[in-house]
Amino acid sequence: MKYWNPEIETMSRDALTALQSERLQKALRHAYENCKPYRAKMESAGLQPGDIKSVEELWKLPMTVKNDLRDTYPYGMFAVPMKDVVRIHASSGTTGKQTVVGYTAGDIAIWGECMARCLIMAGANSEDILHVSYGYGLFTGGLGGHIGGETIGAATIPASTGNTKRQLQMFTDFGSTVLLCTPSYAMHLGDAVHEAGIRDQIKLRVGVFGAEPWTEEMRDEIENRLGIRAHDIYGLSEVMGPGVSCDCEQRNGLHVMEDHFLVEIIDPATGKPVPDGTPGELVFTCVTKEALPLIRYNTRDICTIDRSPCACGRNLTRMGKITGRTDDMLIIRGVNVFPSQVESVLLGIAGVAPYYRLVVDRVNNLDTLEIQVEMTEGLFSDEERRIESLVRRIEKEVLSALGISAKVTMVSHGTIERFEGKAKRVLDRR
Ligand code: DLL
Repeated sequence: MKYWNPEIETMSRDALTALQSERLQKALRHAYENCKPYRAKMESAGLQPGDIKSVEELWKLPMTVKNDLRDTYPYGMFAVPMKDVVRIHASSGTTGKQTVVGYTAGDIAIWGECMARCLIMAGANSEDILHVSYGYGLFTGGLGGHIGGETIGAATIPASTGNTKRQLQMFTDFGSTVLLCTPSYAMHLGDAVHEAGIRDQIKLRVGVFGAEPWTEEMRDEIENRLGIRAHDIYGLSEVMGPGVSCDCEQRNGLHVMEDHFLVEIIDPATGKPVPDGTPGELVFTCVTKEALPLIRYNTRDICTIDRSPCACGRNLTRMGKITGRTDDMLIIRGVNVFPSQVESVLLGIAGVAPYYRLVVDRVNNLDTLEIQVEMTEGLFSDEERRIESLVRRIEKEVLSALGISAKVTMVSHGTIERFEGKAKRVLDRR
């Protein structure tokens, strides 16, 4: 099966725009009538729902940010009575209050539809044994992956995260063919498969990884370790969870499920839309959501968009790989640094394992960046000269790619923390 929903996925731009505009008007009316914070926002902008007739006028609407959801914690932005809410999730929220999100039965059905499109896009099908190693719980990864697997008719294994030894046993005993987890856990599982010497006993062929930024270099590393084809899936709890977009066989950007989520890119400094192809903050408007309407929600994720048709036959707009979040951007001695830039440099160098940590500090009023990198297993610590030259090479390449100097420390294999969910690779001590 090439497409889950060919009618939508290959719809002409004109037809899609008409559908989006019609749904947008309905979504605005729903938010205005049933959600006080949206009514207040629109009134203070001097807008009535009927003033916006098409997607071209989206920019006129006020933006929504994470704090709007936090300030109304837990249910203040829900637009349906609790009797119609059938599911609750919450964002991981490392800082501040969690963001609580709700779903009606209709919202869950759309989630299943979007996830099914993504899995088919990534090459999964009803004959697959789909192993979900995203966490099950308030995090949307586990249950989001699960509903997608069941919707396409795959044999779905709710493995959840952790207990790596047992995951490997399931790979071999249950014959898992599709793996869903974070890229950092996929990397860790790949190493564990290698260490256990069971690579020839596993049947994995496709990976659908997301929930955190990862580079093309990381994609290559994971594919080599597990012998699979790895796809990138994107989403966020506020919008729905995983399944907002995913990359197809072309792997040239992630197709956004635009019949449900309108996508814009804005300049973080001015809040104004930027031309297609220019990086900026990703903003979504959900046009079909019932329980938690979301209008012009600023994700703070940074990427570009490309509206040209794709060689896969889909007309759905593609977003580029997320390079970072505006709130994850490190400013080191005045220079903007995204951890993904460091990852790209490191993984392009032989002898470096895909495990690293960035330690940022301030010494005598000066910012310092230390990059702790694991050596590959083959590189023994007694080969001092080789390690020294590797350190110099990384320092030189980081300087040329980032424009700032960093101290590189090589650490032995297995010393940097492994992650089963989203990785935490930055320690900012400032
Ligand atoms: O991470 C939903 C998800 C689960 C997506 C499983 C994909 C797979 P949250 O916990 O709300 O939801 O975190 C959302 O994670 O704003 C991005 O910063 C980041 N993120 C998600 N997918 C990707 C990706 C889930 N493919 C936040 N690439 C988002 C880069 C991603 N970052």
